[in-house]
Amino acid sequence: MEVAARKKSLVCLAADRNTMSGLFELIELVGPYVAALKTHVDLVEDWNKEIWEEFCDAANNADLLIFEDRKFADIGKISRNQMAGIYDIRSWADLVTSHLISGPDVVDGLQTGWSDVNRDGGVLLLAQMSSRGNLLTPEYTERVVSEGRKHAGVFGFIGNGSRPSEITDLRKMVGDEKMIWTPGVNLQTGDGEMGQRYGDPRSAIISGSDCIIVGSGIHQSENPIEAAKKYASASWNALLEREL
Ligand code: 5BU
Repeated sequence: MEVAARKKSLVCLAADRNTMSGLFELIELVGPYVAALKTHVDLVEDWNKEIWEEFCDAANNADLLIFEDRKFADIGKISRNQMAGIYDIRSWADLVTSHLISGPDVVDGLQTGWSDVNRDGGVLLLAQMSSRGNLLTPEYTERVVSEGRKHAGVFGFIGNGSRPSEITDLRKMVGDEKMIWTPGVNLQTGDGEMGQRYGDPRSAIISGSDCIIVGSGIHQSENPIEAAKKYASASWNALLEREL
């Protein structure tokens, strides 16, 4: 929230580019207008450890938390080991996403992964999703929230940015102590590619989101800088509107 206030932006950039040069270019262009950076490390075709370290340094220099959207879902022991492995997510990610489908120990596994390298991090649990036909029912959402609220290692929840009413419901369940971050947000609302759905940035924040996760709305725009500025001001103004 400190970074968000400094940059006047509640935008997390979903940096879904599949080359390192594309990723570096994105940070350089829009770093000043976004508050966090979401990655899918396994999308990158020319990934190697050294260049990824440079990329994480560039993100840190741009004052960005790094959030690996890994959507962990295994038993605790395996999740802990999946934080290591070739990508060594535990060493550079500040936040990761996880399902709670396997039970609460997945969160302990992820937290142990960070402590194995003397780092701290936060887990965002998938309480809802933005894609059509997903199987996260309202009852499931409630179970995830009631488990997640109790857990110090859970930083917050993923909500469905495409449906403001679902965000309102989620905020009621979550209360004020944990965050809600929402993908499925675009200034052009409606159906996206392959089952993605989009809602409007202002509506997401007004309904209780703390951070809008925006991918193609920025990185596929003809002018990513102008697009990032638009999402930043829509989110920040909505926060001011909501809190007044
Ligand atoms: P888009 O280009 O703004 O549609 O990208 C959305 C990003 O958010 C993409 O990286 C997805 O993996 C991510 N996402 C999502 O779209 N919906 C979800 O429910 C979750 C993550 Br969880």
